[in-house]
This record gives sequence, structure tokens and C-alpha cells, in this order.
Amino acid sequence: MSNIIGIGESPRRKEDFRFLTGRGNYVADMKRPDATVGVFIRSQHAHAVIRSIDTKAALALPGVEAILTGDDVAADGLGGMPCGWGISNAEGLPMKEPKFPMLAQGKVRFVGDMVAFVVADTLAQARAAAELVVIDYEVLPAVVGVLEAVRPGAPQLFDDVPNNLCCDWEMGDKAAVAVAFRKAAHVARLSLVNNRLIGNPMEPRSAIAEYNAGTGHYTLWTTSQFPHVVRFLMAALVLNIPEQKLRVVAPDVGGGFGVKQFHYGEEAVITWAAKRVGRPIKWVADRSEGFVSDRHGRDHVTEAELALDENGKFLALKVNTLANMGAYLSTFGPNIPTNLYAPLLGGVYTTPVIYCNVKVVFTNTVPVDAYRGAGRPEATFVVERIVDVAAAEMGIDRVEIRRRNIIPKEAYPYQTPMLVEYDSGDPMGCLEGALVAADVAGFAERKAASEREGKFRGLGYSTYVEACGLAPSRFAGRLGARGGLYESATVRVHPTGQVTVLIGTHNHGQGHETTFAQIISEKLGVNFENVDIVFGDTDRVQFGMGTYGSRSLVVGGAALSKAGDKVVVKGKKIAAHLLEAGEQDIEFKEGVFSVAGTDRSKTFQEIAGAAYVPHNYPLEVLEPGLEEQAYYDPINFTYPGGCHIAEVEIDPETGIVTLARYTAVDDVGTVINPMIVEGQPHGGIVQGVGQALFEGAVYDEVSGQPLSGSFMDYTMPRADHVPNMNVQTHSTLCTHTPMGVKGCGEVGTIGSPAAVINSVVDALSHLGVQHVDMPATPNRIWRIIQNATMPQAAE
Ligand code: MCN
Repeated sequence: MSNIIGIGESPRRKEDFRFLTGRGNYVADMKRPDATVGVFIRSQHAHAVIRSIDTKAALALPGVEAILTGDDVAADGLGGMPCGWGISNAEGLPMKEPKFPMLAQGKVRFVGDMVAFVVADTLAQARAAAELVVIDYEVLPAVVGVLEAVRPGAPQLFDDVPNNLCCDWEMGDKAAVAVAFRKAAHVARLSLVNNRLIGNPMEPRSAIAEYNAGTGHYTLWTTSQFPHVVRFLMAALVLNIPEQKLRVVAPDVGGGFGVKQFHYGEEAVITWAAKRVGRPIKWVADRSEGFVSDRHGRDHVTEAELALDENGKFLALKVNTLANMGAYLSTFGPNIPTNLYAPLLGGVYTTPVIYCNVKVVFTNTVPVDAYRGAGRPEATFVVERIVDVAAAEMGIDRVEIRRRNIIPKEAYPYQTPMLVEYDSGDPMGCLEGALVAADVAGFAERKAASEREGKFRGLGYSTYVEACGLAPSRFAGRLGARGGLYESATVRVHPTGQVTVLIGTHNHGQGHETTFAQIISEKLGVNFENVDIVFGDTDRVQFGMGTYGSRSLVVGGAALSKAGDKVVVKGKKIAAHLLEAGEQDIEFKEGVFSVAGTDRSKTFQEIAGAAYVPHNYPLEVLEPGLEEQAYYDPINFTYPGGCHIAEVEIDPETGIVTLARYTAVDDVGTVINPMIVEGQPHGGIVQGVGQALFEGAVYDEVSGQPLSGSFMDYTMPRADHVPNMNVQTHSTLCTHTPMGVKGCGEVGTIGSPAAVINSVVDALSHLGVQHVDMPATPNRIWRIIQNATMPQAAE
């Protein structure tokens, strides 16, 4: 029976059966024969010189195989951890790029920095040995905040990085902005902090490494979003081993959210150590280790100014940001607060000139890199907050000021002043749709009802745009990317007509096994259950760039679509031969090749069979087999956008903010699977609500100790923190992706923090409150209310 499930349908997710029945294949559950266990010894100091490391007593313990330190790394002449993106300042001078050793050499620079690696027969033995390693530190003063790090006299992390400044980066037309500000009728100003976040995917990072002395091959199983990139970086730049002798497998991964899209030192150390020890090694991070070693996200301090004319039209935007890089440059680190941030400062508005300066700064904290949204939530937060500040100061309604400045649908494609050109969009349509969906008309009544109970109620808007589908390689190359950003797919049609897809993206929760199967089921007319999606294994899948930046459908899906087209082209050649017709006369529809205008036809299965049983085959013009591969490099980003409306209720007695209603109308282009396109924003919105109301990585400013190193001190949002959300789409088609698709994986985290904080500020606006920094915890809100009503009480 035919079961073609195509674009626009919502079948059950293929992958869920194995997850829901406990059959997932996670690294921590894997067992290798004769495996040892590895434990990292991490610095408990934020900044210190390593005077000596004494491993003698530890090595004497039973079961201990090896204890490796930075000296061993240096003795083997190995490289440091590479950064995949190089930025430069306005004069073209490259960023400061200090060495990031696999294991600390001479100095530690954050709590969690790796000092030694202990390998033993069992976890208990490895931990016992780690306890006996004596490390003599000379503790140095530490600096954790960006403002403090660039002050004269601040502790210096690296001798050759003056003022801890990695790069003084800029984008936009500074002179034109200055001219526009001189003409402004009003200037709105805002200082804000974008709080540091810890991703906390459900599955902690883990790895198993194995070396085969017979063949010289290494295998690394790792919790990664991009196994091919890990293989390339590790083989070519870190361990200097032949790339073809290294297999990297990223099997089922229990959530990534960006945290697993970097090449981590742990991966390199364990692979290197596996050869030295001569046995497989397994390392599984515990949750506390994740807090101080998973890359953190966000952490900006920003001053923004918006110039407006007397009618509330935006004339210019000026943004100065200090971005925290942590102690070292992670794989994408410097790219996030610069190239993924400044180009989106135009938002959905016609602001004609923009200037952005970003000081990228080293501090004694965990390295900072991409976390879901990566740069774009930060940009959206700046823009959507300052628009609200301007509206309040000028006495213009917040929807009205947006209407006056939003790019009209007819103006697309729209060239922004910050490099990017939005190909399509309808932000006004999203706004109008969201106003209805959120029942904004009924807000006054709901507010009055809250007031009767002594509560404050607020409504917040975020009309946002983002750039996803990373990335046009040419564009990225101009901006400092040290690699390409295309994607690859192979469609392997078996003799039975069943299909295996090999794709370079990685599925760690987004439903690729379902949506990619839908694309092929529709394109080839093959039953949905007869399409399998394979990813995450460098020995099985051709080189691919992996998953991040909501690129899997836009870039990977496009490669897949192209490869599927090639299969159809070849199928037509085979059909023409079998049906004794001209190739141009062959039509293909719903799995059947037919000669136009006749009843002569062959099914897809018959064609596949013939491809592998080429009796009577014109071999001089047709090769046997039916397998096609395509690489796709986009010509532009895609620009999903939309309008999010949050409604909160605040209890002034406790400061607790309750998210009462949440509405999102997102433009994600063609929707492949409506159920997944509802689920992705759901998850993203909850993460954005987490940033706005609960989460924040905090360090002690003097010692550099993390103060939020466990779930006791770092609040993740829970199911009862969010209401039923109203998530809808209002799509315009992307003009350059094969299926008109735009990404949807990050829209939730990008749109929501501003919507939530704008609603919190609205709820407190009668107290004269103009801004609230994230997270809007009960403590913070209670103090704000106390300060506004009884100034002395908050002290
Ligand atoms: N999709 C669709 N129609 C569209 C757009 C997308 O049906 N118009 C489908 C896609 O086919 C895919 C899913 O929606 O099944 C998400 O697609 P896409 O926007 O391409 O995003 P990616 O698959 O590249 O996922 C990455 C993105 C990012 S950057 C983070 S971080 C993230 C996220 O998505 N991490 C996640 N969503 C996550 N979801 C889960 N469960 N776990 C994570 O770690």
C-alpha cells in the first residue's frame, strides 16, 4: 500500500519509538571491550600559575594506567585547540589568538580548566588517583566581568594580550550615524546586560576513544553536533594524524543547543591518550563538570542609542557592546558577538544607518560560544528593548511605533545597512496576526482583573528577524570563517527501491529522521517507512558541516533535495531505455516513470531494480547503480522572523513573575512538518523564558569562583513555568532555497527574551520602571518594586 508522506504533513516522528522505548544509542551507555575510564582533573582556581604537579603517589595506586599533563602534550609537540573563525579590527589587524592548550601549560585561567587526565581500570580508581595528584598553584588575582577586565590595572590573562582585549571590532557607518544623531528630535538610551547562560543539555558530554594498533586507526565516539568538523580539526590541527585514520561517531545525542557544536579539548585528550594507554578510554562528564566546562553563552554588556525624528521614525542606531569570551577562544567564539550579532541590529525596521562596536574581551571564566540563537537573541534584545524605551519616552504606543518603522512586505528584498539583504518577509503580517492571536484587544480587561487581585499585568512585543541557515561560504569567508559552510547529502537507492540517505547534518532532537524522510518520500514517491536517514558517522557519511545555526533543513535539506532531483534525472534515463522512449518524453510523478501521452510506465521500484540488474543496459551511456550525491552552498542566509507577544502577571508581594500567556507567529517559509514546526518554537521559547526569568551564570568577582555551579543555584525553566503557548506560522517563501524553506530551530530563543522582559517592564511601567535586566528573578523584581514604592526599604 502506498504511504507517501510529503511536505506539509505531520507523521509521528520516526526517531521517537527508539527514544521512548529506551533504545537510544548514547555514548555513556556504550561498552567497549577492555575499556578504561578517564577522569579530568580541573583547576579549582580561576587564575593561577602551576608550579608543579606531583603524580607519583597517584600512579602507584592499583589500576592506574596513566596520568597525563600539559607537559606530556608539549613533549609530543601537539597543537592547541583551534578557533574556526578569525575576526579583525577596523584597521584589519587580526584578533589576538592566544594558545589554548589541550591540557593547561604553566597557568590555569578558569575554574574548570583541564590540568591533568587520569586513566584507570575503574571510575573509582581514577577518582581516587585524581585525589592523590598534588598540584602546587600560585594563585593570581582573577577578573570575571568585561567592564573590569578592560580597566587599567586589571589582572592580565595573557602576556601578549594587552587589556585582555581580543579584538576591538566594528561594523556600520560611524560617520553617517553621527550625522543622523545630530538631526534627531529624540534620542533613546539604554544600558543592558545580556546574562551569561549555561546550556545544560539533558545528556552530559561524553566520549569513548579507541586506537587499533594493527591498522593505525582511531575511533572517537563523542556527543557532538558536527563529527566531521571534529575529525578534521583534531586530525589536521591538534593531533597531527591522517584524517582517514580517524573515525568520529556522534550517535544519538541527548540535546545539543549549541553546547555540543565545538571541538573540545576533552575529545582530543582522550583520543591521544587511547593510543598511549593502548586500551579504549571512556569519559562521561558529570553534571557539575558540565557547569564548568561546557561552553557558556551570551554575556554582553551593552550601551545602545536610538535616534528618532519627531514622528517616531528611526534615524540611526548606535550600539557599543563588550562581549565576554571567557578564558580562551572556543571554536566559533569570536564570531558569535560580532558577525552573528551586529548584522541583525536593523531588526525588522527601516533604520537607515547603524553602527556597532564590539569589544571582545578575555576573562577568567569558562569560554563563551554559541548557545541556541547565538548572537541573534542578543541583537533582538537590544533592538526590541530600545524600541520600547523610545516609545515610552515619546509617548507613542508600542505597536504604533513598530508599525511606523517596520519594513513593508513590498520592500523585500530589503538591503539593510548592515551587510545582509533580507530576501523575503512580512513582519507587519506577523505583527497583525499576533495581535489577534494574543487577544490584545482583551488585555485591558485581563489587566483590570489582575489589579483587582493586587497583581500587576503587562504585555510585551518582540517583532524580530534572524539570519539562519549558516551560511553562504563566500559570505562567511569574507567575515573570517576558516572553513566552508555548505552541506552534503547522498541518496542511495537500493535494488528494492528502498532508500538510505546519508547526510552531513546531525540530528539531536530536531526530528531530521522524519522531516528528511518526508522530503524524499514525496520527491521519489517512496513509502515514508522505506526511507532511512543516516548521519553522525564520518566512516559512513561524506564530509558535512553538521548542525547549528538552524541550517539543517535550509542547507542540508537543500542538498538532499538536489540529490533527490539527480536520482529522478538518472531514473528517467533508465526508464527511457526500458520503455524505448526519448528521455525528454519521460514524466515522473508519485513514484511512476511514464512515457508522456501513453500508458507505458515503470514504477520507481522497477527502475531501481533495473539499475542494479543491468542486463541489456546501454553501458556506454548509462552506469549501473542508482545513488546520487549533492553539495549545496546557499547564496544567502534565510531570514525567519515573526512577532512574539508575552503576557505576565507579577505578584508585588513576592516579586514572582508568572508567564500568563504566550503567542508566537513565526515566518519559517515552507513548513515541512507542521507538528515539528510547532514543537521547535515551543522548546526555544521555554529556553528564552529561562534566560528572561530564571537563568544566569554568576561568578564571584574577587575569586572568580562560579557561584551557580549546580541546579541548586542555576534555575532552569520547568513545565509549570510556562502556559499553553499559542504558536502559529505566517509564512513568506524564501526566494533562494529549493523548497522555499527558512529555519525554525532558533526562532523561539530569539524572539522570546525581549517579549518577556518587555511585558515585565510594561507591568511595572506605572512605577516609572524603564528597564529590567535578565533574569527577572523574584528577588530582582521585588527590589525594583520596593525601590520604586519605598526607596529605603530595599536597602
Ligand atoms: N523544519 C520544518 N519546516 C521548516 C523549518 C524546519 O519542518 N520550515 C524542521 C526541520 O526539518 C527539522 C526541524 O524543523 O526537523 C528544525 O530544523 P532547522 O530549523 O533546520 O534547525 P536544525 O535542524 O538545524 O536544528 C538546529 C537548531 C539549533 S541551532 C539548536 S541550538 C537547536 C534546535 O535547532 N537545538 C536543539 N532545536 C533543538 N531541538 C532539540 N530537541 N534539541 C536541540 O539540541
